[in-house]
Amino acid sequence: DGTYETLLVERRGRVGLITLNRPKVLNALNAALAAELTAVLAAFDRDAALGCTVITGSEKAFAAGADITEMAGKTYPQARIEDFIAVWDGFARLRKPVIAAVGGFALGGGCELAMMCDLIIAADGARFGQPEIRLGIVPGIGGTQRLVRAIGKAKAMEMVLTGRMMDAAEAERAGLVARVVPAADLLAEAMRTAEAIAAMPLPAVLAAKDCVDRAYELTLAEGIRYERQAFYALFASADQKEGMAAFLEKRPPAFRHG
Ligand code: CO8
Repeated sequence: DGTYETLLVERRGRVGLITLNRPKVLNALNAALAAELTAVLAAFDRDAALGCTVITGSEKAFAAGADITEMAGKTYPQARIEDFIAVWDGFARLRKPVIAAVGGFALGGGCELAMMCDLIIAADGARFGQPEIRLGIVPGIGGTQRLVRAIGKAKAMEMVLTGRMMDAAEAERAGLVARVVPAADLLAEAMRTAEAIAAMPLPAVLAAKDCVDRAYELTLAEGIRYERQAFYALFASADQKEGMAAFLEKRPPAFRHG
């Protein structure tokens, strides 16, 4: 998959694995990392051989936020004209699931990156926070919106106003993360989950992610209507025929991901 300045990228079976790799700055998200990460994710999304992606960092840091060195000198007109956050918009167009395997710090843009993923698996040493307020800014890649939806207004408001970090146990109680695992098992557990998803029939996986995401955008009645169309549409997939035939014939299914 080529070499990257800020990432390690590999494929393990049907799972794409992206490791953020700026260890000296705790994987701070600079422009190069944003460009490489969003490009690899988009390529994986279009790749028929892959069904799921895992993004991880190091044991010390998933990502300690936007690169403050790169941002510090920006003026308002520069920020506005460059629109340096727009590079992240491609995330919303990904159709295949992305898992964040978070060890250590997920702060600022790092917490927001984890929340842009479809689910978060955290190591017991993970810490989540939105410390932007201490720098005189606010979260900028969706943190104020996604944190409220993930953990509710009370905790989100406290975190965004004070910059307080949450540990992994609190993050799990609050509903921010799907599961907490021992740090030594983080990547193996995330890969196991990703492999399980990637083994599922791809048309149903795409529809499932799409429908769940709609719950954030639509009214209940519209969301249910959306889900029903997606449900009926899956009867046009070979994998629906295979999945149901295999069940009735009491054998394992052989999905074609189509
Ligand atoms: N940007 C640049 N460099 C960083 C960052 C960062 N976000 N975080 C850490 N580093 C660097 C440190 O400067 C240090 O460099 P050096 O070795 O040259 O001194 C190195 O990484 C190691 O860090 P520390 O020595 O500070 O390590 P500690 O273990 O003492 O502390 C912390 C770890 C608590 C994580 C600490 O590094 C810290 O507070 N980091 C900053 C966290 C932060 O404020 N993040 C929010 C940034 S703003 C943001 O994310 C806005 C998002 C919206 C825009 C999105 C565009 C991508």
